[in-house]
Amino acid sequence: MSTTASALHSEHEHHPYGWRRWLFSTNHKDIGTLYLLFALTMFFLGGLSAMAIRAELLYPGLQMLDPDLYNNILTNHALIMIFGAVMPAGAGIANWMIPLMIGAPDMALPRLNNLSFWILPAAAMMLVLSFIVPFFPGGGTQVNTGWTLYPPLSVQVGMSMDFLIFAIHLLGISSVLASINIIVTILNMRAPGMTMFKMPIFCWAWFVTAFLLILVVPIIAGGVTMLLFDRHFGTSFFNAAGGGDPVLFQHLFWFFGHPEVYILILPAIGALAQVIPAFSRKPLFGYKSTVGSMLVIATLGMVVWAHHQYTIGMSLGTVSYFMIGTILISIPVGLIIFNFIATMWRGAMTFETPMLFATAMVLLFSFGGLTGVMLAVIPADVQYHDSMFVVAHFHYVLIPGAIYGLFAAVFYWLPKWTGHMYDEKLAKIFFWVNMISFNITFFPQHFLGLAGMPRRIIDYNVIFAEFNFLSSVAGLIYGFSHLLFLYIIIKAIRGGQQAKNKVWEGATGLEWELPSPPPFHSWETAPKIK
Ligand code: CU1
Repeated sequence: MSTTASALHSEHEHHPYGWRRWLFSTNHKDIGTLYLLFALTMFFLGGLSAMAIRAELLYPGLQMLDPDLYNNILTNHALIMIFGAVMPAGAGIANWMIPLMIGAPDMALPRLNNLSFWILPAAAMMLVLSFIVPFFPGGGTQVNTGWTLYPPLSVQVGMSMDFLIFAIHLLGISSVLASINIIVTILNMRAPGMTMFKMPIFCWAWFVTAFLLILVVPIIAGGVTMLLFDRHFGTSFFNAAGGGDPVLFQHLFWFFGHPEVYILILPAIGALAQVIPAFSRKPLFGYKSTVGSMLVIATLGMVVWAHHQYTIGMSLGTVSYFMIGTILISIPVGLIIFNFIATMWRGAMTFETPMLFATAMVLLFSFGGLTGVMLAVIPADVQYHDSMFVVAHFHYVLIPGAIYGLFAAVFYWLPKWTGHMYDEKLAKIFFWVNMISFNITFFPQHFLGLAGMPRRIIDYNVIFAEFNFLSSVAGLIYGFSHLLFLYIIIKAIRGGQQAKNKVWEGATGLEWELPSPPPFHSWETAPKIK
């Protein structure tokens, strides 16, 4: 090969353009963007399924769906939102920000980074296949189990369950690879002088999250593999007739499922630990206690899984242990909330959109935490179990706790990512419409649950009609409000006022967390890394 040809070759290898730039990307910013765009797409898919659910529940009786399709949509709503929207969005922000925050040129394992992203579209295709396969001749029954996939029902479901199991395997591989990358990057790629306890909290949050993922993803992978074996290879792990026990699956599932909640929330808490100080013009109150609390949350979170299974008939001693462990978690969570409020205390606060979402997260996530303590109490939970109260609780935890944190992060860093300011006025309108309609959607569901309305059922007694109508109307407004979010994002990508190096006026902002010079705001002006 001539020198010119080899120079050209290496030039193409390092700076692929067009679609190759994205497919072959090893650049943390490009891969971060891919993650974020993927998450946005899945967020709308998951949102569409949520709106189908609320539209069906607008009135008692059956409107447009049949029970199996309703439960299929419900299952996919959960899986798409958890694995397709929230986790990849967090990973996208991690990819963009962690190298910048610790002063690294890129992630430690850039090619692995490429692989962990590109597994996701394949997994998403598997999920979509599992949804549509039953509608073809010979496609079998629909996945009507809910995201928990409990046997024996999940053993009886048709081949769409197999697609789902493989989707979970792929999603798990992607998560573990991304986690390895994050841990290695943080441990090995910090700039000189950037000690672990000088890192921005966002990096700590992802460091803890990555360990959680590596610890729990193999458990769910093992669980669904055993399910696959029960389905096709004659084993009886979960079949009582063959000497197995369906409750074993519940343990395997929730050993993953409970820490998963923290996997969704910790990155959002990390983002808040950047946003709140910036808009309070004060350093974070209690850096070390915030880091310590995250470690305690992760550790305790690993050992309280059976609070989802109070009704399976455990001994009083066992359920008491799980109850006390669960309630103990409210201490480190409360400490983090305290630190956030103490950061705001006597700060020169302003309320741009990121801060609005951050404040809403502090308030509403705390409320979701309170109903969590209610649910942790054994005699109470036996009453609320599988009711709409649980649905209300975890939507208060996950929408403010995860998605509002992500919104705060997106609006905070959008000027850096796109090089343009977003439309602040529209963003504030988006916040208020979104936040108010969210509350009207989910607050009445507490009352529905306390009055005895079960979850995961297409029809309901007419006595629940008013609150369901209210919840559905607000839910549809809530769903549609995200079109405004999409518009704001597209508008910021396409143009608008140039972002300054110091984006947030008077805020310590991005520079104070960056040991390296401020990053360049657009690809055109960025120096090419050789
Ligand atoms: Cu849990």
